[in-house]
Amino acid sequence: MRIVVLAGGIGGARFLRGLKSAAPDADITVIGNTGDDIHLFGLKVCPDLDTVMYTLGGGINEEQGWGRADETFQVKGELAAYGVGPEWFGLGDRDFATHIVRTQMLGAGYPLSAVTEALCERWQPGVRLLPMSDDRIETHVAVDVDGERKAVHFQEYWVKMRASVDAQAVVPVGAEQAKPAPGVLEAIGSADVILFPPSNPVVSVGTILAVPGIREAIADAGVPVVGLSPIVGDAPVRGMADKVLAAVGVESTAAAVALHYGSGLLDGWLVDTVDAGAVDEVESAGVRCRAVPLMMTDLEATATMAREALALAEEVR
Ligand code: GDP
Ligand code: FO1
Ligand code: CA
Repeated sequence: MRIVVLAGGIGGARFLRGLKSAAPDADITVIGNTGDDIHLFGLKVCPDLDTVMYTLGGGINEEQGWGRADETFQVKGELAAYGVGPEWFGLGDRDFATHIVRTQMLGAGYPLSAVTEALCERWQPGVRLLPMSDDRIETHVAVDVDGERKAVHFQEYWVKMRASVDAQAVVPVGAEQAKPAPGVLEAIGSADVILFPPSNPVVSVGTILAVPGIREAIADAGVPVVGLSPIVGDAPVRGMADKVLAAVGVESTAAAVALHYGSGLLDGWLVDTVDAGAVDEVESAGVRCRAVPLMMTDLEATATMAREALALAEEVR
């Protein structure tokens, strides 16, 4: 079975671990979000691609959900000693090696998709990890600070500001001029099922869908598209997805996210049992909906979620 998954970082990566366990013989292609990418200290950092690669490759800092396990911060400290910022983005020594290799390969002319494939040679994530595009796309967030509107890089909004102010707009800068990376449209076109994991609907899945051609390819794929709600009990399970959902006028409910994706994209939607009241609303929008436990508390719970998603896909096929 060929499965295509649109993934952001922490939520998507953890779901993928369960999916691999639930469908060990499946051929899984991950279309990864690159809108979070940031250039720091002359290096290109790809947080969501790295979180998927490290999580599935066994190198992730588990409680953080990003960065490497057993990390040290000598280089970070030396940079600070030189007064070279920013200090608010915690790059560890082991993580720096990934960004150095990536930047070196990009500098030699390799596209991001080839670089990602090379990095995965080491990590063996057990999935094909494709960036959504080889072209530069960076999510920026419009905020009002001291009475003036300004755009900040997503990471500055998310990490430095902790999303403490309202997002007035979320813009994937460069998306209009971008193309899907090699293999992305082919993977979608030959998929047996397409999954939207419990990733951030705006700055993860939404950013991937903003790459011209990807949304259309999924809508026209003619195979089941099933999503799992990242919103449980009217709130994100972790992080500040509610802030960016508000920016695009979507309330933080499991039903609202399903309707945001729409029946043009989604065939099925899983909500948590606490949101069973949302099932009718989602079904009336033309999306088959089922309430099942959606907390990724451990591998088995996540694998069960993945099995439920695959079962719903067969139900709507
Ligand atoms: P990020 O790029 O690191 O923010 O990761 P993603 O975009 O892939 O996923 C973030 C989303 O995962 C957040 O909006 C969370 O609500 C969601 N999430 C995290 N843990 C869980 C969980 O156990 N269950 C569900 N349903 N969603 C989760
Ligand atoms: N998230 C933080 O909240 N604080 C950090 O200092 C931080 C550093 C960091 C370094 C490398 C990397 O790949 C990810 C990192 N993240 C950090 C997570 C990053 O902001 C993710 O993009 C968000 O979790 C949303 O996807
Ligand atoms: Ca992300």
